[in-house]
Amino acid sequence: MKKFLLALSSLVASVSPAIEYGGDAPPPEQPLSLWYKRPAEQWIEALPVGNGRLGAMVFGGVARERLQLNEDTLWAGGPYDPVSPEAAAALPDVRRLVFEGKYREADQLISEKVMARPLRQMAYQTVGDVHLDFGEVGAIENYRRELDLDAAVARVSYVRDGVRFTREVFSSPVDQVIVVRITADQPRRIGFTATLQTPQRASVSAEGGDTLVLAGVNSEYNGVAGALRFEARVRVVREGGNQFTLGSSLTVQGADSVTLLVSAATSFRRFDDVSGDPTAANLAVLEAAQKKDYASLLADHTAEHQRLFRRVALDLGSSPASASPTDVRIRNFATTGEPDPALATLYFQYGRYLLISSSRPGTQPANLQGIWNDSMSPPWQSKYTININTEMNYWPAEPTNLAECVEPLVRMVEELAVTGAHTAKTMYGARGWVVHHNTDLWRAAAPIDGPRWGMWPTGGAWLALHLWDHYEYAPNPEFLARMYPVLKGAAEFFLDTLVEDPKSGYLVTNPSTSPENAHPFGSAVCAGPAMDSQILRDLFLRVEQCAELLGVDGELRRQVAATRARLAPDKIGAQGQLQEWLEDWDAGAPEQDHRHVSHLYAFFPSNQITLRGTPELASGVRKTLETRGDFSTGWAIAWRLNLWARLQDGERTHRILKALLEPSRTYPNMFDAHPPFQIDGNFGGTNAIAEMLLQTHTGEIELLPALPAAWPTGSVRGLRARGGFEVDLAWADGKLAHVDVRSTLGGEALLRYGDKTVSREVAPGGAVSWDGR
Ligand code: FUC
Repeated sequence: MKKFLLALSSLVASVSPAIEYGGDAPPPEQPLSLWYKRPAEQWIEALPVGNGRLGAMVFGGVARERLQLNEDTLWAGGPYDPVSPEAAAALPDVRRLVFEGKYREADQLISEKVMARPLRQMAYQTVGDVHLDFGEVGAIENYRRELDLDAAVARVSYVRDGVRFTREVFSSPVDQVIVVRITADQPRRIGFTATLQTPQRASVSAEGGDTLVLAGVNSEYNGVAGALRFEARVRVVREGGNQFTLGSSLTVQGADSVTLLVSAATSFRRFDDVSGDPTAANLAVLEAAQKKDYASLLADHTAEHQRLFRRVALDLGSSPASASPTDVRIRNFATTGEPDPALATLYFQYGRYLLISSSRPGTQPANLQGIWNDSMSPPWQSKYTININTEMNYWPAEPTNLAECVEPLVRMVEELAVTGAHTAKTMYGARGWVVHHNTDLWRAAAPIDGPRWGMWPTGGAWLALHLWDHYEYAPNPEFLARMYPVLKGAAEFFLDTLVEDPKSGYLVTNPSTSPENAHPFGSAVCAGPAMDSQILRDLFLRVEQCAELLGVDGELRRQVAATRARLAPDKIGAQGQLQEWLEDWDAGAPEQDHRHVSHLYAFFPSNQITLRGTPELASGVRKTLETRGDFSTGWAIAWRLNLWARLQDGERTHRILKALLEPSRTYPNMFDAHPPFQIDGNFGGTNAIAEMLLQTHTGEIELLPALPAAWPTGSVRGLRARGGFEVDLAWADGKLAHVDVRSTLGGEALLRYGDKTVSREVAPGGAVSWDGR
């Protein structure tokens, strides 16, 4: 009998039965939901859940549910040292060639001697899939699939033969398991067969009658052997009916309801320690989770999610278009002319949801795909590209009130200060630490991919500045003391390696690149690109400020100040543009519409160039943006959005936002399309929406600086401003109606609305209000 049923269910699954859908389901009650009338067929339609570490993509199939699983430490390879032993000896020649203008030769020499070995870093990879075969066929009514952003739960529901079936899936940060709850509104109606599949080197077995186990070893990559053991477990907890295992499958029959607990772990402990015990970790979390009933698993999960998620409420207005399924809204947003301001609200809150779900204290930072990746060889290995992408991931964290989510980034920077110190010493003979344009789980820091991409020494410095941002939003002495050695080490590397440009006398990086953009002389390799001087101006300033606040390192303070004064200043070139390189090469660069806008770093995210402070340089930024064009790939559009928001052009910004939300850049599940999926565009877009409503980079709290006509009336609660403030805003007919500013530390709040400014003293823990008049 058992065998027969099993054979039947797999037969049913393999012929993928025709399912007819009827009777439209209404939109979900929770307006902050993504929802659809059909199951996902492709991965970019499936819905992501995550607790920062454990992720799943939920497909919501009727005959067969697929949960594609990730664990954020399952990467290829193991601890490795990629520094080329020939790099240090070659670098003096490279520098000389660059200063002689022999860029192609320099490029060639870097390729041969300086690049990392192996040339590429390790890949982030999938754990595999849980499949649940329900054997459903025939007519299905009222199908709906949704992702409730407020509860952080994915739901599937449908009616068959008068029975309503419901599935709920979430990844709990409290209990460290993915929970799948399957219910029906009539008893004894639930039956399915669960299996596990993986492209990894692993085997699947059944254990103890209620558990499936997937156990394996991670893969070798580019000559670096796999050093991790990993394991995933699916445990079935059932009310009513019965269950049995057969081979490596587990079948449930005639149950009233079922809870599946899914856990996964690897032996990763740190970038240099792989001695963990994934089996012990899984058994411990499963045992603890099994002691709780479903209601308390759900309640604890939701409470922890909402603690972060509910800090910000946004209302940009609504319209009839908001009632359509999410994929339909995305198709219509840019094309039909029908207003749907609530789609921007959903995109904003989805960005916050994705950050909460992919980066929590104790987890790995969000990588190029957050934590969601179904492949063994994902694009750019789904790692950490730090010449824009990882930084962009964290742009919304502070302003949209998710400061806790930055903890994994802080820890990664501290770890890079360790591996990057080895790179600094062995490649450059320098103190401090350096990371080039990428890193991975193993915190590799050497230049990779090729000179055009990898030969850029300023990635670690940019990342380290996020520690200062974290401090600036919530100044506190403990964090100041914690970040100082990291920032100091980043600066020391450049004190040791900056060289004098023979023509101009400025201190410059050499070799370097203006990330990924080729100049007119057959390479991207150069000395002193504008972005490097800009990042180093910020870095040296922050080191000086930290040391001063801490009352330490007087000599170093003087040294960084003196070095800072010798960096090349930003310049306006012949076209009126902000110059990308030391010399005015911009007009001759082969890709005039290149996606990177690295030299605009000074305007966003930095504040070295501002509209009122340095208007000439700001007009150079505008000119560069006009030349580069508004339309590019996902993250590149998101950067342009933030820059146009800082230029305080609400209409232009909104036009570019529409382009970001087009189906070519936003998939049906609202993942950003690079293409394929890359999460940075989601995060950059989220931050741009915040920048349209509030800017705090000049020392003022500027209200509604780039409000478009498409959002005439609305409100936002809980955005953060630098200096320890929180801001609630309301506007009507395109004008500020009311603002409340709260302060944790107390202090002076300088408020600006258009040309009007006021200064208000706020008591610690107190608040002030203004109506903009
Ligand atoms: C940078 C970009 C690419 C891509 C990659 C992950 O190299 O230039 O567009 O986003 O990172």
